[in-house]
Amino acid sequence: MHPDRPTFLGVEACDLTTPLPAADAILFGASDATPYVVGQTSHAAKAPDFIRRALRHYESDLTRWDFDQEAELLAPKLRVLDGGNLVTDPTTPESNRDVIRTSTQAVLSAGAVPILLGGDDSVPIPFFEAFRKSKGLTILQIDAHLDWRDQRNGSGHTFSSTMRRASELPWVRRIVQVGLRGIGGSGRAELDYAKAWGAKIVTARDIRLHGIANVLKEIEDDSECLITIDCDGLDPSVIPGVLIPQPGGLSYFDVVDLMQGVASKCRIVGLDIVEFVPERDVQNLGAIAISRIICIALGCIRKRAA
Ligand SMILES: [Mn+2]
Repeated sequence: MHPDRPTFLGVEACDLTTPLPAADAILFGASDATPYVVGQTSHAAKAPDFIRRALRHYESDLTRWDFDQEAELLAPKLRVLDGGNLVTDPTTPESNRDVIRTSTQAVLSAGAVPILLGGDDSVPIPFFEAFRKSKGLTILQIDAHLDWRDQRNGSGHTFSSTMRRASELPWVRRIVQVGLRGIGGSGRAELDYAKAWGAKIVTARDIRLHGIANVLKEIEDDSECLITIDCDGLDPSVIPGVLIPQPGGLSYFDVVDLMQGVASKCRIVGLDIVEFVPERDVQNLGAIAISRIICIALGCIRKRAA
């Protein structure tokens, strides 16, 4: 770990391989987990560092007023640390999953909320696995796609199988998927399977017609909620840098309202943001939007901790 490496909003750096100090939230990155083709680095590998640096101009004063939080940009008493990027390698998917799982567990053991920056949508699979001590996890996913394929290219751990693997974890009690639209990556069989499991599917059109309140009623009061965001769930005008842009996605304020609504009724216990492709971003728009969503999440964590 380099002592002078950039951190999110310039917060204190920490080393995830050593005992962790007390913190409210710890952010870290993982460029690769399980690639479609072993050895091929992820299209989203560079995302963590771009996201980290997007708000660097505000680092000098974290008490600036944030109108979206109706509070300071970063609450003075909130302890946020940045653990840097995990050492991952596209040729070793199993050890990538291992380091993501154990690092997340280390953050949880320190009593902090883990905020994980991918990488592609295979990164959340070991992230979900780390929550085995949860008394019953609700996973709220924002994504254009269903991600319920059992296998793809001979692996069950790629970005096509994220929610399928989540559904198999005994501690995952509820799955709410938001923002689905356009041409899916799977067929009717996967959709029927997800619905039969009990996953609540809220399409992007449902949001447009019935608003965010309709999603919030699917989240149980006082539950533990993990939010997993695939950047293609948002509209490409908000985050242009994704692999396959599809029109009609969630707005920035849809996500803000969703997150703040969730935080008002239950506890956000984890957040991951994946599938950002910085090479395809436009004027840093996507990196800034993602960073702002992380700020909103930190504000929600603060309110719950207070
Ligand atoms: Mn996805």
